[in-house]
Amino acid sequence: MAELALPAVEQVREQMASTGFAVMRALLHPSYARVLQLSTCVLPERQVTCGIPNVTWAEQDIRPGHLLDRLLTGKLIRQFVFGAVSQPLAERTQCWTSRYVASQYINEHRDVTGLVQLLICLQAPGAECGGTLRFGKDGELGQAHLQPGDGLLFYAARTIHSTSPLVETDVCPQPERLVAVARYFDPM
Ligand SMILES: O=C(O)CCC(=O)C(=O)O
Ligand SMILES: [Fe+2]
Repeated sequence: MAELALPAVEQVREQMASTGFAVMRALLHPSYARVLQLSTCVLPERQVTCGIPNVTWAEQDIRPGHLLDRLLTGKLIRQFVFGAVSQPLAERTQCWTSRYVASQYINEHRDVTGLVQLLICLQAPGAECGGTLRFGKDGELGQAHLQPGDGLLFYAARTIHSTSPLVETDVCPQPERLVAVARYFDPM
């Protein structure tokens, strides 16, 4: 897919082996991230939580055939993920989006299933508005502020992760953050 600028797989493999996550800047051109963001506008949303009742945000399922599904389950990305984790992947893939608005975030957690996840940022305010990913408890393993088009490969079921709350600023009174996530499984 011409829109994808995948980094050298060896670098990502090394990162995955050492820290369990790898940030891939400008995986997509920001203008294509915007196209993908717009393609999610029609998808139904539901409010979700991750163990803390009043910490909520919105999720959308990405169904087979959707532009994002074709990207995230396409051969190019699957081969890349396979190369980066040095493990075969099942055919089955689960894709969704997460959307956060002012004051929303995801609390510290490990995902309950899946081998590895690829997250692509489709919309995000500047770092001063929050929405920064944190790895480990209190971010002790590292942090990453993703901008539209940036990608992240990570072992979401192994590594504790969270995001910082989105905050309103004068420049950005209505911060919004949207990420698309693909969860790849072991072929068991
Ligand atoms: O919104 C985020 O960046 C975190 C999403 C997440 O926890 C996940 O993909 O497992
Ligand atoms: Fe997660």
